Amino acid sequence: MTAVRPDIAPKQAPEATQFPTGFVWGAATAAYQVEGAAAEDGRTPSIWDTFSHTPGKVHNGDTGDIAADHYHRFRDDVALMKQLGLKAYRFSISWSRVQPTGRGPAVERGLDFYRKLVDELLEADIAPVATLYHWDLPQELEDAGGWPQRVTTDRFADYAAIMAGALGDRVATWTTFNEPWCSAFLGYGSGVHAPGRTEPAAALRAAHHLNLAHGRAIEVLRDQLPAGAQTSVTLNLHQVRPLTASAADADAARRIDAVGNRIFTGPMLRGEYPEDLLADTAHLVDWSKLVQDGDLAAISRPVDVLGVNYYTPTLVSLPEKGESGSGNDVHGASEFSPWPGSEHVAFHLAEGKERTAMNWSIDPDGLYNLLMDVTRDHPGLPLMVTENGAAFDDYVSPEGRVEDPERIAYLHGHLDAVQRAVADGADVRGYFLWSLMDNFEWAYGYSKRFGTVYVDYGSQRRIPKASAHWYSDVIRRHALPPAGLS
Ligand code: IFM
Repeated sequence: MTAVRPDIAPKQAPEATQFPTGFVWGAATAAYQVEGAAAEDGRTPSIWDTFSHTPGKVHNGDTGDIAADHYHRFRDDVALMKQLGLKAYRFSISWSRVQPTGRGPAVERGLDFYRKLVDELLEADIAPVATLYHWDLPQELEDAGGWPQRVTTDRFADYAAIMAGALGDRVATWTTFNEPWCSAFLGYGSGVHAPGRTEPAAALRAAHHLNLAHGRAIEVLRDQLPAGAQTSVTLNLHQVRPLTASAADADAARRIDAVGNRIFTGPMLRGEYPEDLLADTAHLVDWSKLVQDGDLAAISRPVDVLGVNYYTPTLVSLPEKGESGSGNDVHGASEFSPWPGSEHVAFHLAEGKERTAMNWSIDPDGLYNLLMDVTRDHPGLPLMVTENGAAFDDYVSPEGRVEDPERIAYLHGHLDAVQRAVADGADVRGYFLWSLMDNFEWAYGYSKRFGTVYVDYGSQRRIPKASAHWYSDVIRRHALPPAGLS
């Protein structure tokens, strides 16, 4: 037998690494960002309706009144998802659509929208992944004090019970909160998000009550959902890096990690608030009064999977006394800080990195490191990337196409980071691209396009961007395409 000489053997493309068996491929949206139909079928205003209708709060005075009109076009949207080969759709429920005052009986017409959406998804073989809260508190509950008030956790537990009752037989994966950090610290700290309050102590109180509401909802869901249903929470964990190797910058990173990450992962996954966070914020809240007996046990009820959202890393330093502590915080410009107790920390943009239209630096290693950090700190915890994606200045070409090579490169880099993390031991169960379609990007209104599907807001026509076709191909292969095809 003649041995094949390696130097003349025909070169074959290396086999692409497959994602793990069962790895879920999805895309995500959120109710206020896409649904529209703001005043239909009994829906009442949420804090985002009020905020967006307040002059000066949202770019260009944009509101979510119509958004991407998903409320009326969900059937076509699901058909498009099927065409693209998506296996899962992560959406959120508008609380004030199903329970308009945030208390009392549910409105059937509101529930019906979600029943129909879920049925349509199941019919298309797309797994529904429901988030109970993506930032849109019913305005009446904010009028009663909002998240800084403990009673709001009672309301949330009731609402969770309504939704488990309505959809528990057909939705297998439930998420309590999306990015509670934003609700607490952008909503009540810097005020760049609804309800636009700028009260550092209230922001910390809100964080605790969001934690508690999460734990109480997990209990309700566990009681009401069939065995086998999955519960989760989604956190926008900050991948914090010190600007230099100095002790001062290390302290800045520790502080932001405490009030950006461990304020949630501590009580949720360890049953305790980190000592350093309590010390950094002791002048603002009396934690011994805020955290009542039984709270930590409630908050730390186990979740089946942790949702992780990642876009860009967070680069920080501790300026010398007298220097400004603000800088380039990716969470938006405000004279008020979203970092109670650590207002003096400065934020930086990484040099030499490409940026998205949000001016966020593109750094896939940040996702790899984040997944590995969580795995190191919480071994064995199943993870799901519940949001990742990028805004670019997309436009429709004269031929009617939307070419978005930057988004394809972004997605390729970040999916490669997921694969590297999986290879190194992270238990990542799936990936949800943010976003399925262009939508209302909060304080930026419609000026930022995160969708893999372009939305022409005038006609509400949907045009899958080149990245949608690329993602579809990734899903079909269950692997990344060879580099040349990106
Ligand atoms: O659009 C948001 C989403 O609602 C929450 N995570 C970040 C996205 C991009 O800013």
